[in-house]
Amino acid sequence: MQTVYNAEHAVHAATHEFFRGRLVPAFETPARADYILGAVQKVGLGDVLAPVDHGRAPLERVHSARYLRFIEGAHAEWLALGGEGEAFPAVWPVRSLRSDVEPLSFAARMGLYSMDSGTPLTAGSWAAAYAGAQASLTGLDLMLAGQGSAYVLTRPPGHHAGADFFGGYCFVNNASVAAQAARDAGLARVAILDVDYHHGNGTQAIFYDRADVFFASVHGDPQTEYPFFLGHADETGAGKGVGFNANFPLPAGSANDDWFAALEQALAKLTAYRPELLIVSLGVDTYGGDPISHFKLDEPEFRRMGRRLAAFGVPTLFIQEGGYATEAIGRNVVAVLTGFEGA
Ligand code: OKP
Ligand code: ZN
Repeated sequence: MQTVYNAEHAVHAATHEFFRGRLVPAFETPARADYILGAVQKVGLGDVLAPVDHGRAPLERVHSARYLRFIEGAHAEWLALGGEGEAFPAVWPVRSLRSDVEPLSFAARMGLYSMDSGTPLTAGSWAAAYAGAQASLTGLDLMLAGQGSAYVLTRPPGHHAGADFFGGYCFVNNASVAAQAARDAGLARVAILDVDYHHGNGTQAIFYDRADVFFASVHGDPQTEYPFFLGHADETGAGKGVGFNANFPLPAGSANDDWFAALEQALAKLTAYRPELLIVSLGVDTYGGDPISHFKLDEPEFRRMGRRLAAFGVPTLFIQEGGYATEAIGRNVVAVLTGFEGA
């Protein structure tokens, strides 16, 4: 399996994030990708390719142009106002406040275009996220050229980012950009399977009223787990998209058997859909040792996940999402990918 590696990831390097009222060391670090790259090379997974630049247009198929412009310039605006280090939002247009008017104030726009205060916006956020989308588009090119699988090694992750907001460490929704580009390349039905511990609220929202991209997710129950405000089982799509969204929330602390039972249910939905391409939002924060998540998967289960996805029998593009047990992340990702390859 070939890997498309976003080397630009390293320019997005947050030192801190807000957590329980204080600044703590950031969980989403450059070292994550470094460990994965090391593991991919050590196991000899396959060629490691650089992204090809496809420009901004494929990102604008998913995100609003004004949101992307904001992200591109946000850190410079923050510095110009006397901000130091990483930028954080502090005010949001919640219910009864207007989000249709774009305010002039930078602080107000930070809130308009975000969903949480846990996502440090750094000087390199835009460059890293832009390059990550390019890596995803390059991975899609491999699939369109006939590869049975490919892996996009990138960070920051993407699945929490919506059409016009960042959050959950995400700025550009890589899986959505790839899925939309696949549709634009002529594929009729694309499925996104999100196995990250956290529900992919951004991806779900982007395709919620559409039948041409099916979103299925197995994740921690939003009653107690981030992103809290989306990811329930009764979210099945809207309008033309009714029946093309499927969530399988599991309680924090769930046993591995329950996780694989939920995966079977998700795959049953996707089997009925008959996708031409499967995009896997591959978070490995389902690992038992993850510092911010509460499932119990380990290396044998990640290998089993890979085998099971191979048995699904559809060309599969893996795109990296979460996983915060930094020293184990390479081993866990490679277990999925080699499990898939060996199947
Ligand atoms: C991103 B991805 C922990 C607070 C949790 C949000 C988690 C985002 C996870 N300090 N902050 O889905 O792996
Ligand atoms: Zn996650």
